[in-house]
Amino acid sequence: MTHDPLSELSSEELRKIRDRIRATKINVLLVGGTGVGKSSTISALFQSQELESNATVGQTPNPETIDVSAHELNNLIIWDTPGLGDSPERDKEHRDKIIELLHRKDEHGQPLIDLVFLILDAGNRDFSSAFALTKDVILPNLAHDDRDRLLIGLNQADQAMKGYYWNKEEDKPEPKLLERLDELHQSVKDRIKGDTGLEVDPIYYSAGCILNGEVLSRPYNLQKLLSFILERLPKKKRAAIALNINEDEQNFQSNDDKEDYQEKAEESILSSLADYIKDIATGVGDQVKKIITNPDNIKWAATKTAVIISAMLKNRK
Ligand SMILES: Nc1nc2c(ncn2[C@@H]2O[C@H](COP(=O)(O)OP(=O)(O)O)[C@@H](O)[C@H]2O)c(=O)[nH]1
Ligand SMILES: [Mg+2]
Repeated sequence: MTHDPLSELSSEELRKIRDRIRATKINVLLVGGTGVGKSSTISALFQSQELESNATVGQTPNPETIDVSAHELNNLIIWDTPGLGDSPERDKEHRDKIIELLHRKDEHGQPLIDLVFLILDAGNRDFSSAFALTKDVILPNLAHDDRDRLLIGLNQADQAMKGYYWNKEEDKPEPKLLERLDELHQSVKDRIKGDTGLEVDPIYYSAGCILNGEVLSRPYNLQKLLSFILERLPKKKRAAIALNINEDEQNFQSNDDKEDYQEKAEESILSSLADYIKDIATGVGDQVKKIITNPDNIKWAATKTAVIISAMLKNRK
């Protein structure tokens, strides 16, 4: 750490920044059939002991309708589609609910849904229902400018060849499995492009598998997934989602290393945090602004804005 940019702010300014970040809600719409690993993905990325204890499950007001439930983890709201693909009747209800959510606005008149995360099971060869959903439901109901808010994930990368060629010691695919995953990535990309004209960059990853407390396989490419998610969120939401990142660093260790995903994520969080600081800290002079925007300080941002800010506040008390 070259210099602590927050050290020049008053406790009151820090508190304001923290409170604004906490008050910023992020809404994620999860789409994917039963068993693709939607819940596992959210737990691996975000859930921690603390989050679990204050997690609440929102009930839909009308019990007749399907439960596209909103799970709140602090300021992160997850809209799930449980039971998608289970029956044609329920699927119709899910489609209607997805469309309604995609048109909903937040209190600032902005689209409520910040990110649509479509999850596929890399071990399953048939993605036709997901492709149809993308073409007929998701994209037609996303404003053109918001199309880059769609993220397609291929989960269960470890199972893409029935568990073969998965290196359990290193939590990484062997070259043959990697080749298969790259093929899958390309074929999903080509298919979406062919169907809709949209250029997407799907990501393969593994949320990992825990059965009765026993870790059967550890996550893969989660740091990459986090950096993809951050990239697709509106800038102000990036520091806000950082409050929810799982504190179990092991989850984020194994990645394809095509890029430095940790650095990417940190850069993204730091520049988002800098926006809050610029907005709020009236006393912040050019000196501090320069420090905040200096790339040498990117490492300083670490991954956890929340930790930094609450630690700063504690020190001041
Ligand atoms: N091997 C492996 N199993 C996974 C992975 N992700 C999820 N699972 C397992 O798949 C099953 C369904 O996952 P779940 O998160 O409940 O799926 P959901 O219905 O989409 O919410 C569970 O038994 C998970 O442990 C993964 O990346 N690898
Ligand atoms: Mg689930």
